[in-house]
Amino acid sequence: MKVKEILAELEKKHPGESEYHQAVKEVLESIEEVYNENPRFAKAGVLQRLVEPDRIFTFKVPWMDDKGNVQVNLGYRVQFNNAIGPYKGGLRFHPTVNLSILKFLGFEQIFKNSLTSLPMGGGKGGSDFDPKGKSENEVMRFCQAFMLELWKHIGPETDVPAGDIGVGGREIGFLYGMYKKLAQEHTGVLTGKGLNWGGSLIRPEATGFGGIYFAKEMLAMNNDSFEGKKVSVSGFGNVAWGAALKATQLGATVVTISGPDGYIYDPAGISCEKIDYMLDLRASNQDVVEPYAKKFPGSKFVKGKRPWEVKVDIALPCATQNELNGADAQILINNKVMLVAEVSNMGCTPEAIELFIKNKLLYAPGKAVNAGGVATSGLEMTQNSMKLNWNKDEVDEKLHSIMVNIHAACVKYGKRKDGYVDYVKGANIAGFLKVANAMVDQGLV
Ligand code: 2IT
Repeated sequence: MKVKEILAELEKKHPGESEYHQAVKEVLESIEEVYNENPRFAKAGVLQRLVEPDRIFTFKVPWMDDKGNVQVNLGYRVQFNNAIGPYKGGLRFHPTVNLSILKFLGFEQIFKNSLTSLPMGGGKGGSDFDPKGKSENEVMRFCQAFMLELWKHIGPETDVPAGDIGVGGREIGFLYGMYKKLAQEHTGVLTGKGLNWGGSLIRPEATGFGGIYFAKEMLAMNNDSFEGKKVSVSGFGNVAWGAALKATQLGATVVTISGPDGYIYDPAGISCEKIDYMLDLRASNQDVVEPYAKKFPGSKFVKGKRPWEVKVDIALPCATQNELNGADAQILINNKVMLVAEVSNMGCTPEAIELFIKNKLLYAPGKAVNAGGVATSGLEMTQNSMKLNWNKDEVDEKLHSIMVNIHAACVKYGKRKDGYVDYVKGANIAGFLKVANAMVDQGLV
């Protein structure tokens, strides 16, 4: 079957799942040439099999709020592909969660995990539960009710969930506690665990740190660095926090963060205690950044806008999918941005990506840039299996070398004759080849 036919069939079979179609289209268009050059992939039906998840679990999550009212949410786990290792990927708790979002995330995860070079397949899960405004007891009761269903389908060699938007260390604790009680074993079944019970050092920082290590390689190839650069970051969660911390350490000035309410512009730079304050904002469970402007004079809050209108050298989307569109991309280009690295998953729309590549900007997609998060989850799994803990430098060094290798793989498959690197193509081909070859080797399963 041809790539075009596979895409058309997918849209017919799953109408309205726009994020899922967007993610699949991007990958299939990138790998079309490689796929056509290797008839063994078509013979084994690799693409038709790859675009459908192995299975999806959907379940009801009933729980009781603090007022004694019954609440009902939907829970999901998408086990997408386990050709190269157990299903692996985060859980997202956010009111926008639906099957299209989780299938796009699960699909992206296959290639991202393959890029890390660690043995991890692709999966994703979550719920439409909204953590905003919930008390800690409500979050705990919800996590316990969620795990009461999920635990049957996961295991340290089967499927290893982790965090994503709305699921951080606290939630992983509540989820793990219930898993442990039900499964009657203490295993490495979730990653992002607390340090005292199997977690890895650097895991909280890993997505942001890895993203900056990757962008550093992009800059180095152009004889440049973060030193003295002005950087805009979106979001204010775990990913934005890690990225701001590392970019600042490397001599850049981070001038924005953002939330659903608007963005903060801080020309003096978001550093030191201002970076710590991001954690307080997140812990408040209010999902707003406005209080930052009251706390730190000299900064301002811009209501209802995204940070891409600020003139910067480097833009780092760190919030959610499709958070930077064609119009935003054009503003960044007019403002002479030199590098855009997606630290969020599928942060840029196809129109934005097309503009970046047409203008030969340094641009790299989430599945390569943010792979440090799941890579460090993989390192957590290794430590759990060995029943020992590496120190901070050991984990950071491994994370750094994984990001350098992912960058090299993108260059290997994405470098054009004129020297421009198409990181989208490079990441997709490098991630795909390993999985596709594994699927062919393992027969029709
Ligand atoms: O999008 C991602 O890669 C994650 N949310 C992390 C997944 C993981 O298993 O650590």
